[in-house]
Amino acid sequence: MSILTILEFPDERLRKIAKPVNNIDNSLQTLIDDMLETMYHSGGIGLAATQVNVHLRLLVIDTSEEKNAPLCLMNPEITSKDGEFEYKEGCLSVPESYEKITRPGHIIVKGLDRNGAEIEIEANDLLSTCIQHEIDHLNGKLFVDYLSPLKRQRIKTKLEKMHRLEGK
Ligand code: QAP
Ligand code: CO
Repeated sequence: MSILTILEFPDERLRKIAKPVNNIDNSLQTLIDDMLETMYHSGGIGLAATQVNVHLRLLVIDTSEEKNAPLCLMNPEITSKDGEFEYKEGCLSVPESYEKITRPGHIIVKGLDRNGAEIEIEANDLLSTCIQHEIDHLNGKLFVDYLSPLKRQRIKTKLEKMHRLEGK
């Protein structure tokens, strides 16, 4: 298993549209395990393949307290959404910035599990928010896109400064 490098805003590769997964082979299983390890290692609750520069429609999530309930979803599609839920979101690709975002609070999503079996998940509140946030990544969208241009620019400037200091 390995820890993967996470792309950070404003990296343009975070804007790529991911392609559907169509073969579930051993290298894909390794990628899923590495994404889970990377998410747990970073203290995250969700990670999309786009964030590790793999442009496939694949995401991993674990919103459990005990960090013992990994969820892998491939080719996700939201089939219904309603209600509203506000949460102070963060993102492993936007370190140290957290902002309140309102999204539908109840969704139904279908997709494939890591073995290619069809699954349907009904999600509320935090899980619903997390699934929508991760699907946004697969479409090249970031939570900062929901903020005002001024707030987004401040975050961009802060991260560019951090990256310069880190020599990235
Ligand atoms: C997306 O985000 C999410 O800035 C997952 O320094 C967030 O796991 C979905 C993290 C909130 C729903 C609600 C962020 C870790 C983790 C940071 C994350 C940081 C360290 C973010
Ligand atoms: Co994110």
